[in-house]
Amino acid sequence: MPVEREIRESLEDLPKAYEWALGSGAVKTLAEMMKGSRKVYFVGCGSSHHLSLTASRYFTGISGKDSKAVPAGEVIFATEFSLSRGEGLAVLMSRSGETTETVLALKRMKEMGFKTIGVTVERESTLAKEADLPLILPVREESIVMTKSFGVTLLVLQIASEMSAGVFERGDYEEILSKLGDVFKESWKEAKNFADGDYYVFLGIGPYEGIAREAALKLEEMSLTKVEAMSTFEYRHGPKALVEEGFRIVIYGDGEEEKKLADELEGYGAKVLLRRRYSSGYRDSFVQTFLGQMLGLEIARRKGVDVESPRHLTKIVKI
Ligand code: F1P
Repeated sequence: MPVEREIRESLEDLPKAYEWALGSGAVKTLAEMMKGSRKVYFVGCGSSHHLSLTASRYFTGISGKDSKAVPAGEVIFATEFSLSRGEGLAVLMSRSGETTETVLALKRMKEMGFKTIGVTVERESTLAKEADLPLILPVREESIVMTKSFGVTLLVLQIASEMSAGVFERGDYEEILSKLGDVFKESWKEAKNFADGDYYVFLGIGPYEGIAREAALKLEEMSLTKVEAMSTFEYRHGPKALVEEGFRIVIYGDGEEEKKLADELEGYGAKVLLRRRYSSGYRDSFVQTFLGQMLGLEIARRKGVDVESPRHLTKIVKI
């Protein structure tokens, strides 16, 4: 089963990617380019858009600089409504490097004068060949649904963001990586206990919003489940009207405010999981990706859905 195998391979691939990132010339160049830019755009589709959202929030939090995550479809079909004119850095992400919208966004942004970075796992892809700087990640993934390469890409972008701001420290990462096996086991256990819902909601703020949205996408793609995801405290402003028995709500983060919201939602009949943190700040974002992937797999198993070939989906969306 490639999907399950690939989720498990995160345990080896994340530490490898960490060591690789520290010695990579391309990661250093990306950090330099980020340092020299006033604004950074992160662009992608699907899981790569959720990566963009997390990376953009993380970069802003670390550097204090402006950044924005824009779906590639917005860049090409609503250009002037999504980009300020002319200047800045564009980090375009695509596992395959061939998603049509992302390749067209690269072309459009180059024409507009942006410096471009193509972040992908495919060295021979159009994105890698046509971006000003290719960043080829040390990970292979066969499955249609993106799992371990999401965590690997995020880890590398977190490190580059910290290098750009001169605040990178090995200690925090090495601590999280030393606990990887425990984080993994804990996430599996939570996924197994939480896979009995009728309806799922994922909530996160800051960099965790992208993690929440990606978890929702995993459930859609892997288990054909209808889900919702949003910025945590937005859930109070309307959506909570739907909550009843059978709701399973994951909130990434376990601070006082998250606890208050969890109590309120439990009062309406939902089961709520407050996903605990493994670091201060949002440095643990790259391992918070496990739960959604495992929950997708677990729900699919119970429903008898084949995660290897999700209906209507292909590995690369070409239009
Ligand atoms: C983007 C993507 C995937 C999704 C699906 C279609 O691919 O939207 O996130 O799971 O398989 O493609 P990419 O641009 O990262 O290759």
